Amino acid sequence: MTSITLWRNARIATMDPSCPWGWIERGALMTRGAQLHWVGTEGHWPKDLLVSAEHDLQGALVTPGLIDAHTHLVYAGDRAAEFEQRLQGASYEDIAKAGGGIRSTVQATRAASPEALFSAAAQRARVLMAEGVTTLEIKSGYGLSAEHEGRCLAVARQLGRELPITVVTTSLGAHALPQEFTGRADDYIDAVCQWLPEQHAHGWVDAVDAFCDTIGFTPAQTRRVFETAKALGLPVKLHAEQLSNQEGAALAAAYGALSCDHLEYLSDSGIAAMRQAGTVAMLLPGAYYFLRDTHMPPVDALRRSGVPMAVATDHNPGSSPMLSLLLMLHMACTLFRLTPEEAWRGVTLHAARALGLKDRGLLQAGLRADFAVWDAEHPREMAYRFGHNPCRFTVWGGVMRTQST
Ligand code: DI6
Ligand code: FE
Repeated sequence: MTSITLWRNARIATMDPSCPWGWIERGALMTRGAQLHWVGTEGHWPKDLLVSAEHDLQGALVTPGLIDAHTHLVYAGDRAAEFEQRLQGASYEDIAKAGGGIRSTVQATRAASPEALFSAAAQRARVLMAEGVTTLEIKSGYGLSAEHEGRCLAVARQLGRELPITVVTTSLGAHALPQEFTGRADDYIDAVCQWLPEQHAHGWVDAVDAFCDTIGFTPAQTRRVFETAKALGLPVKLHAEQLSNQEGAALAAAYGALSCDHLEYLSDSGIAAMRQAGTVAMLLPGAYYFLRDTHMPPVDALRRSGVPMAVATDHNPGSSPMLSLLLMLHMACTLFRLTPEEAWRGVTLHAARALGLKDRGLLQAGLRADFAVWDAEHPREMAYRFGHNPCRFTVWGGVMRTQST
């Protein structure tokens, strides 16, 4: 029989949409194996069950495990020199057009061994986990060849097998044009579309993404990638309207995209299309901050339209070298004017939806037992402070995770 554990004497932000924060002032949880068996008020748990372990949380705060639903975690090298160049006046686009930017990370990534890629990515994942992250999306996109994209996806899958965290993988071959395809973007898209079935056959792909922008790919090229994904039955998402408006969000929504990400230049018609398709708006304040963008995503209009907003780190070496989802909570509030509750739903409930995961993102009986225990009275504190990590420990699939696991 699966054993039952009781976690009692907690303040719980379940994130259930039925009330603010899904708040339970004096709460308790029962886990049964990897699942939540019961969530409710202290003392009111079902009494007819044999409890094999009991933890008194002494009034600590419990939230769903955090979900970082947009990262580019697998890569080699860094771009600190490019950061310096930008401080001397070069723009992100100028550097990309001159063959630096993403391409320089591609060079370093191709030169690295799978072991080196794994160990660098595992180190990064552990930093995120220490702040309560229990589910992590990882994109490829720094290999840009059949061999190296495959290698990066395989490394991401390996992280999911070897670390106590759920890893969801996204194939982002259409991230940038590799050197060897200069002037032949359409040929490169042909190649990307050829790799996808093979990557899928290996079980490496949960979703397909592209970068639709002036320094990325055109809407017509993006559409071809989406057609291939659709034929394989894979969901899509898109880096859309980050640096300019290409009407990428409407295109992605037409393919039922899980999420459209960045969205600084999102138009009203893009919002309407996303709302109709049920596509999540993935806000990435780290990239906005690090590139010193001043064109804010249309948060008010998204809110008015009822488009769910998620928040993620976009961790990558070029535009968002941050490894703190708690910092993103703060920045979503200070830079994008989300309320602390909206920001929290963005890293839990709506982040799960952006990954197409229905078994997590809130604390409810029958869902996964993924939760974080905090030395805090209320989750708004984590949106308010930064540089402070009050995560006491995390439970992933019913099992207590410590720093060393
Ligand atoms: N948009 C971004 O912000 C990242 N990728 C993308 O399509 C940047 C990736 C990089 O600069 O390495
Ligand atoms: Fe990204």
